[in-house]
Amino acid sequence: MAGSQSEPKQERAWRTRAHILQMAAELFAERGYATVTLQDVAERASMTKGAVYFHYKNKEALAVAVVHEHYVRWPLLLENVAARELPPYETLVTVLDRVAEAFRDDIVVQAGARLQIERSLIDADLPEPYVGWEDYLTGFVKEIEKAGDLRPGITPRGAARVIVAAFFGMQHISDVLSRRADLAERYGELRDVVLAGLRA
Ligand code: LUB
Repeated sequence: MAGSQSEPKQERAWRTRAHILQMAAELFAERGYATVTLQDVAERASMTKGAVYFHYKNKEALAVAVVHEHYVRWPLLLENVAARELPPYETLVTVLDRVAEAFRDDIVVQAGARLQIERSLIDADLPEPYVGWEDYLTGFVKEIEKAGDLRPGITPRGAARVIVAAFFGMQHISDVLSRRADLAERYGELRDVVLAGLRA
């Protein structure tokens, strides 16, 4: 990773750190946590192992960084959708459309999701998974309820837990069976059954 000599030192360090993280995310998403070594990351990043160690002291630190980087995506995604000021149900569907795209296209999201599934193998403190999304989606379903558009007998929290479970399970099955080639099709089925099923 040659940086231009004029680039401030800390910017070059930041760019190198981001490059290592992206290469590690590719490897974690492809092979899982256990088999990836820092040597693998160094080779994928076209760097020496020492250069990787300078930024990440061990594999656990790299995994923690990838998981945290993937969680950073969500508030940005939610802000972008909220700015469109859509009706409540359309907001929920649009958020999940964007999440499905992220799972299809964003290797850091794919790696973060896989590392959280394999969290018991990682000797480090990782955020509790899924609960953040249950809270996000509960808020959106409460807005649907306020608009009188939620099917009677469904609670916002219950709906949010079902959506997160269905979505996360769906993306995992798509990954295992087709490397997410059928993710768009499977997400369409989730929209038609689970999301449409919420409406009064
Ligand atoms: C979200 C991941 C990947 C769930 O909430 C979480 O923990 C998440 C990793 O655990 O995406 C998105 C429904």
